[in-house]
Amino acid sequence: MSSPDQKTYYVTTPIYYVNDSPHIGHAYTTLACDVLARFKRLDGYRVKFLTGTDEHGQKVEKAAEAAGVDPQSFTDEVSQRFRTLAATMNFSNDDFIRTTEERHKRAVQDLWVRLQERGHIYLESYDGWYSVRDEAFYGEGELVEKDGQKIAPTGAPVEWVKEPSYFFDLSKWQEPLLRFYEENPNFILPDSRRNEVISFVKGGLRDLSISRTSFKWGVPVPGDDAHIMYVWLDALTNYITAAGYPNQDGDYADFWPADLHMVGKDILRFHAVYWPAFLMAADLEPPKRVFAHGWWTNEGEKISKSLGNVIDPVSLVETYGLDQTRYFLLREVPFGNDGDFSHQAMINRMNSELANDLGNLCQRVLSMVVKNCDGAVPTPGAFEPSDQALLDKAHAMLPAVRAHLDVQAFHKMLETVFEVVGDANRYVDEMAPWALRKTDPARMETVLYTLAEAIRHAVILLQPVMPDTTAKLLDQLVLGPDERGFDRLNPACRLTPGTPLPKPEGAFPRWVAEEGASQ
Ligand code: ME8
Repeated sequence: MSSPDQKTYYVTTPIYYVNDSPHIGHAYTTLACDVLARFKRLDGYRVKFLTGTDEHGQKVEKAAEAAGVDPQSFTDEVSQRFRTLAATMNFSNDDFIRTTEERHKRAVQDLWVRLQERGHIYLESYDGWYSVRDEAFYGEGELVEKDGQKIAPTGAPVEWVKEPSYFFDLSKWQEPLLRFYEENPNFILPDSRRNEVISFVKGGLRDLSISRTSFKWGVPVPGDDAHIMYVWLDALTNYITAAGYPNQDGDYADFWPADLHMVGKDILRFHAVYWPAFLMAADLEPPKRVFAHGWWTNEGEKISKSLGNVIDPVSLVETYGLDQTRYFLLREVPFGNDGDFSHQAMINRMNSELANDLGNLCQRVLSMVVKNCDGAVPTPGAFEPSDQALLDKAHAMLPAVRAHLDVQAFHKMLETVFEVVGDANRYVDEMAPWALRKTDPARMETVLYTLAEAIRHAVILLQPVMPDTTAKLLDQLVLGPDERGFDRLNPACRLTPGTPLPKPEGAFPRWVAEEGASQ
């Protein structure tokens, strides 16, 4: 149970289109959110972590048609694959929203009425370009010509649309949006993306077509069901649906505005321009932050179905292990930048950082403890400056890691922890506890105790990234469920000397290429 004054944290993933099976890109975005959600829970917050599927619109309707099934059965099936992915990747989402659910239709229609009541919607006709692949409208000036075909800046084909349409008065929101970005400098991260959005908005905004009449698969406009709502207005609303909107008490009061919408850079404009404009126009609060992360390529190539190089997260997990995959994805690339997946890079990190640095440290230290300290947590004597230096550095990790995660710098979070792991390994070599066993057993106990404490800190902090493996390591330190939160990361909660410990088992196997395998 939470107390009324418990801090809350609301983090969301994009809701994924069900025109395709989940791949590494989807797993990456949701993983980042999962780590934040787990981190905040361990840090004492009441968390809402939302993911789900975007099931309406022409793109999905066409995919269902191509599969020869009705859109509802199609979306039922593909949506399930995203749930299965969440289970495979050990994601801890608190809710999974589908835009075809009743709660969502109610929310979108309510938002529409609010916008209409406030005079922000008018009926006209849309004459212009539309890309079904992007579900986006484009101005003539944004398009390039390739082989006689007009192409959007994303590379997607466009088609000419001419039909009656409701419009949202986006052009009126240029100044309020610019003011909002100014007053909330961390609303869009990273900064480079923020600058892109600001210059886009400064370039002027055109009113946005928010309904279509040429297909049926979507939420009808209240009072005019010849019109289906634009899929992005429908989709973005999921973030408030899941907080209970239109009801503005309860979860909505506790969790809205969301702390973070995590998105890929491809959909930043929808989240950082359209969405806050819709919300401001409806007299609702915009979210606190949109973070646009980078794009994964595969061994240097763009990931695409037509190139046949889509990386299946399930096969990565099967090949390298779940926590290894989770670690790699967040460690390999400074979060926000584009990144390249390569098997060799995966194997290098797995073997050098996880098996050698962290795995060996835990295995060496815990085996020495079990063998030389009567199978129990050793009893330390007075700490010498070298011991204290390691302990101080271990204690200093939490505030540093918190600050990194507050700006979604996952790679820096991991660097911070692995710096202490590196220090601990050097400390073992310098102190040589195996030699102290004969010359000064009391000193050996202090050294091993210091190491066990450094390990405890590192492993507790790594839980959000590698939940299974760290759980095993914390079992080996005989820490109970209420001894694993970040409130335990201080000198007052040190390991209790004399606690019996089990014989340790290696937590991070090395990856060894099978005979004849390509790697
Ligand atoms: O855009 N690298 O859904 P979507 C990194 N339904 N991330 C990637 C990636 C890659 N190669 N490929 C995909 C939609 N992603 C809308 C969203 S939200 C209200 C509606 C991730 O299925 C990244 O997060 O096309 C990107 O933004 C998202 O998948 C796009 O998912």
